[in-house]
Amino acid sequence: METILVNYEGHVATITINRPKALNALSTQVLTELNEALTEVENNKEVYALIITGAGEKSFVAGADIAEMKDKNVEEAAVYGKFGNEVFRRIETFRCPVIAAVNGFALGGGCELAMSCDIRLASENAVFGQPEVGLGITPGFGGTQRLARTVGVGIAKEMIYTARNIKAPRAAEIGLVNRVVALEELMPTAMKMANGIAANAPIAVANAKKAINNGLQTDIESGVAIEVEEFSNCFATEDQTYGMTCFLDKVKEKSFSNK
Ligand code: DAK
Repeated sequence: METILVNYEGHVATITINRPKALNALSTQVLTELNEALTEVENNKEVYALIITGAGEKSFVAGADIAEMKDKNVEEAAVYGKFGNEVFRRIETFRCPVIAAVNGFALGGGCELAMSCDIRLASENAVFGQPEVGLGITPGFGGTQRLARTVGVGIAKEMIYTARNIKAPRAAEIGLVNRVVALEELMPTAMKMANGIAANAPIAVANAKKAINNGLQTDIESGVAIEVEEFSNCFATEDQTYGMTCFLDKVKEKSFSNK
């Protein structure tokens, strides 16, 4: 892969969008290779948490590739939008938690990529925005859907209609990011959080992710029914017996088997 790097450290994988000359803009090649990288990581059963970040110190992802998009017709735009949405939905439903380590510009498709992740951490220089209407288009990789679900309808509409960018502190204030740290602290913070997640029972974490994500798309009655199902499924795992036995035996150092 030319535009994506994949790295493994313990139970944590890191995918880096590596096209710094174009501020990591999402060309078809980047999206295709990101999709391949997701398949690789998904098939590695030792991975319990995934971090997605951008190469360099300036940009996470500066959006969809404007040069590539400019001359698309309606049908081609639909194919491009559908593929990007499929890749981002894969991230949203990925079998383990995904942390976006946002190390600079997260504009348009970059903001949308970050929003498809479970958790967003940002460096102090991060900038978020949905500038699409200033380019004559709408957000096309889930921005009209996930931004409102993440920060509420009013703020999402303000950001999308005005096309104005916001800086990291404001992103934290509106709940778009969990935490803002110095740039040099971004990857260590993301790794620490990923390792903290990976230390817990992976199937329980995955079931919790499914319950939260699926429950958010439904009414409370259906949501709690989803929760009951994911909760009870945990009792078919070795890790449930092990985790509870460790508690009762006062064992502090646990090592879950992912079974
Ligand atoms: N696409 C292509 N190239 C980009 C790019 C992008 N989004 N962003 C930056 N670049 C390139 C620049 O063209 C420049 O290339 P060279 O001129 O050096 O060859 C290089 O990266 C460095 O950029 P700048 O020289 O502009 O760097 P500055 O520090 O001056 O400015 C910036 C940084 C991030 C403020 C600026 O580059 C910028 O405003 N970039 C564009 C940000 C943007 O508007 N992003 C949103 C893109 S629209 C859909 C599917 C998807 C989407 C919509 C619909 N469907 C099919 C329905 C998604 C749309 C978007 O994401």
